[in-house]
Amino acid sequence: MVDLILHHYEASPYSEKIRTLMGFKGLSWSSVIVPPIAPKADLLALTGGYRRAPVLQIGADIYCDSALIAAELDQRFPARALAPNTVGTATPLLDNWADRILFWQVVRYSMGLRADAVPPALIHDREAFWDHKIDLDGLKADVGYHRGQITTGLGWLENLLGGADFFAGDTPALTDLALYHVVWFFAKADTAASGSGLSLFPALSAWMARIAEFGHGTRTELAPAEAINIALSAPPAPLPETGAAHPAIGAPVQVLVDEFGTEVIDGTLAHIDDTRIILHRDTPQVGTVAVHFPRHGYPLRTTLIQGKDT
Ligand SMILES: N[C@@H](CCC(=O)N[C@@H](CS)C(=O)NCC(=O)O)C(=O)O
Repeated sequence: MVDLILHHYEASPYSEKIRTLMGFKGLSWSSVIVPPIAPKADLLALTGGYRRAPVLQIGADIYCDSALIAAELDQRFPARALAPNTVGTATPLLDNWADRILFWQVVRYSMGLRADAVPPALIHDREAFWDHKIDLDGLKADVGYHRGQITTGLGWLENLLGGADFFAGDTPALTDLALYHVVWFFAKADTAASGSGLSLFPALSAWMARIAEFGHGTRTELAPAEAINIALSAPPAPLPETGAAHPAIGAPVQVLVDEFGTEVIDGTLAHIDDTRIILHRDTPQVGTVAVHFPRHGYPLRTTLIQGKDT
């Protein structure tokens, strides 16, 4: 049996994407709660500097980013597989819109709604991480505008979904989960502020209920120190056989995160293919771990190639 450890926190929408996938697949998993703001020493010990939630750990293999985690879980547990993301309106284009546009509209809206109550420590943490000032007064003044941007997008989704159960048809695709967690985030914030939530979107409301019914699988809490011990006592899994020849294999490299933020993850390039990058890292605290990143959105910096490779 594969022991799945999810590093996450309750309010994290991207974590909700993976908790829901655990539910869809009926998986049992261990839950390690990550603090929502720095310091996140235990998580960083495993990832080498990647600080976001969720992160999946299987022994000494550490999977960063919800899209890669979903792909890994789908490969390991194919009995209840997601529909291919290319069916009907389920396409990576929608995932990207959900992650890069809709998610940030909801972040702005939710911060504007809570402008008077956002803990200063969270603001300081995110200002440092995002590398820009957060204008809480401006966000508060613009809640109506941001809500309008979101509901316009929800209207597009309502039309796209039409009478189908899921964006790919009868079976959910990654797109469904990528949209679900952002709409979940919006609906929670909006109804807490006495908004109409999804009530003007009957198809989307029914779709949300259908996905929520998957639940989260079977979850058991685990202490962060235990997760580190598990990494320490296992070698990383053998590398995939799909590796491409790359001049930096075996050399020290850095992985960056291109959407926002300041993370730089150092390691030895162990594997690269069209979809993923794997770094090996070796520290006394966690032993040798393999840290996996998606290729898309995670530039690789090597001293052998000018600029960013990929
Ligand atoms: N592209 C990443 C995004 C993950 C992400 O931004 N997660 C948020 C929480 S939902 C986060 O970790 N923010 C910064 C932090 O919590 O330190 C993914 O798909 O997993």
